Amino acid sequence: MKIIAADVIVTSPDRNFVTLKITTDDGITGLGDGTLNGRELSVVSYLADHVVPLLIGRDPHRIEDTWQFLYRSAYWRRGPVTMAAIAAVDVALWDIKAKAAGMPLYQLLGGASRNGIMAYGHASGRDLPELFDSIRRHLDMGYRSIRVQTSVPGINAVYGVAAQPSVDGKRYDYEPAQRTALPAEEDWDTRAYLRHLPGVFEAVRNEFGPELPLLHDGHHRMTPIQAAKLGKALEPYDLFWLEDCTPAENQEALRLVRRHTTTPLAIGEIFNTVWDYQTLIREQLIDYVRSAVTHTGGITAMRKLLDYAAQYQIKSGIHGPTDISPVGMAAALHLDLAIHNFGIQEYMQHGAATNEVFRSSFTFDDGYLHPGELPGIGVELDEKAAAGFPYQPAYLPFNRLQDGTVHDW
Ligand code: EZ4
Ligand code: CO
Repeated sequence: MKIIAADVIVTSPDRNFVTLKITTDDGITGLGDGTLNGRELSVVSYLADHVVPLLIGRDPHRIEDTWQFLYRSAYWRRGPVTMAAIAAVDVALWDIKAKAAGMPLYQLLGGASRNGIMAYGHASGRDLPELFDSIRRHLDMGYRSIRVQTSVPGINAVYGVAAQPSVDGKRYDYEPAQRTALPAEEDWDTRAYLRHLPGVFEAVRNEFGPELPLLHDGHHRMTPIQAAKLGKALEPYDLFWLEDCTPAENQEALRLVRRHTTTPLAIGEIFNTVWDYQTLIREQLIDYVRSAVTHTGGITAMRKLLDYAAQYQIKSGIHGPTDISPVGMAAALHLDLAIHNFGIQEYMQHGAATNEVFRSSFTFDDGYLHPGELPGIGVELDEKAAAGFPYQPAYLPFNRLQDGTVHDW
């Protein structure tokens, strides 16, 4: 079999998505997701200008060889643009191989290790009544694990709170990136956040009881000692995890957090290779790997990363916000079903326009996702529908402290 075409398709139904479609001389097509929120066109260029010409004529079955070739032949290694482009190729090739085999991808990865994939959704509120309503709504939607984000007195616009006004009038939790010419400015005050959050979790536990798995995303804003303090303060509320408690380029910083708290830690949604995790995994400084299949080199690289993590009793918590396309989501679900060290899967639901462009076979029922039984990854792209939604510039917001200093978002 030979690759005869590789097309990069950009579409913006509810937000921008970058999809690679690889076609073989047998007429089989495969899809891969290369969406990098706020930097989509960089991946488009990397793919179209530098990767597609290398794919034509290659044997699509040689997935490992193609991965190693794209990673090593560029000379320049790692980085989110490169690794998203490699991921798009890798997932498209796995889709082709599984279609050629007539099996859903999870079968080629070793078959199902579980019946379904526990998913968590994003509840949020500006105050407790609004937050409780949002949690109840998510329970009604079928979620059995809930991420809790809240406004903080003294902070106007904070990450992850759906009901706060956004510049483009869209619900903020569906898409923090806004279709504005410049990134929207938000504000931040870590001390105010640290004072407020434990009381919110106490109230949520009192209202919803001890069993409901609760998660929280710190979104890279604390120093290690602040993260340690928060982890300790949240221990009575038994979190499933505390995510991105501190920016983690400095992996050693997690030693300090870990010494002080037994709150489980999840890190990695902005990471793109196993090397970003080397110290975190080897020293067991985290409990969950947050990488996206879309941003970490695809199925081939994620499988190796998660197998490495498994030796240290570290589990998966694959990134699944709306800026992972249904193609990237489906790829994650096949991996989730097959690996032994599955933890939980993030699942924010895409809007109607996105589901019109991407037709997916995966299901969500009573807290559990399943990738379905179609050959391949189980996603079709309607290219005519996609063409009706041209690219629109959009940026993620950024943060300033009260004195005007730029802070991590
Ligand atoms: O901010 O996907 O845990 N989920 C998250 C996401 C990220 C966005 C960035 O593109 O932190 O909401
Ligand atoms: Co996050």
